[in-house]
Amino acid sequence: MLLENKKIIIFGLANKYSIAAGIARSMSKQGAKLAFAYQNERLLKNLRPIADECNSDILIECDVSSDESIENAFNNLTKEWNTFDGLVHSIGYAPADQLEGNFVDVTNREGFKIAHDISSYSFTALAKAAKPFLNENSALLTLTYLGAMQTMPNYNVMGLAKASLEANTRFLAASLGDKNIRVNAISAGPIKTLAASGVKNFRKMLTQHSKRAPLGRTVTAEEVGNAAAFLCSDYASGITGEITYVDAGFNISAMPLHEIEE
Ligand code: NAD
Ligand code: 0WE
Repeated sequence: MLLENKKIIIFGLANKYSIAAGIARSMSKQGAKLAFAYQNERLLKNLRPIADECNSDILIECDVSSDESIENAFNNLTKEWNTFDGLVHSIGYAPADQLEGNFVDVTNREGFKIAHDISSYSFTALAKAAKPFLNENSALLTLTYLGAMQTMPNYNVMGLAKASLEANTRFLAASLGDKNIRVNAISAGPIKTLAASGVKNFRKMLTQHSKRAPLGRTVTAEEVGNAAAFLCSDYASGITGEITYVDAGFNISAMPLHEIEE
């Protein structure tokens, strides 16, 4: 098993559709011992069944917008685990009004600040808080999206925040390399999760994705989870600071074959 004897904490599991749930299932299958951090009490009822499935009873509250909440979370975690081997950051947020309409018209200072704080800075903050407790050969992982690299309708300021998160991944990798801690990101294709469910025309985006992607389909949270398990395992010991695309090849395709075939 890829993750035998690895203790990993997962941030960002809101419900069974979360990418974090796919990651938890795959990591658990590969022998990892898991802990979960949830944003607030309301999410506990959704988290419990999945934590049970993964034989985890370490459930910790953490709102990443608060330094105090992050500090408390790691105090609570280290009551259970003296040290650990991995951290998954599967968190992103911008105010809803930032994600609909023309970028330059809808983006404002407060929306920009919140998007970057919750979606990028929080990864630095968690790495900083985790650092004293991370074993050698640990791995950190975050989730990003193609909107960091290319424009598309409505993703707007989240694209800027994801660009920051990807640079964050590289700077953390450089910063933590001397402790032999690796830091990577997965750029996932669109998946119908809670964060996606509020997005206008999301189903049309899934259809467009399937049409252009070389594999002719979208990806599942389980497929993202399998790549996550690999990247956090010692099989990926030579990989750090990388953005790995798990998107059925969408990002490498400018035009699908079937568009020009008679
Ligand atoms: P999700 O809604 O299931 O997960 C988002 C999580 O962020 C939730 O668990 C929520 O509680 C957490 N969160 C938001 N604000 C927080 C805060 N202040 N403190 C703590 N937690 C907070 O949706 P998801 O699609 O699984 O998103 C997970 C990650 O994957 C995000 O970074 C998202 O940008 C990224 N991603 C999603 C897709 C997609 O199409 N669904 C594609 C690529 C990347
Ligand atoms: O990163 C994301 C989700 C980002 C997200 C979604 C919401 C909806 C509800 C961040 N904040 C919020 N805030 C809310 O209030 N994805 C990659 C999924 C996603 O979101 C999009 C997409 C895709 C893909 C938004 C517009 C266009 C495409």
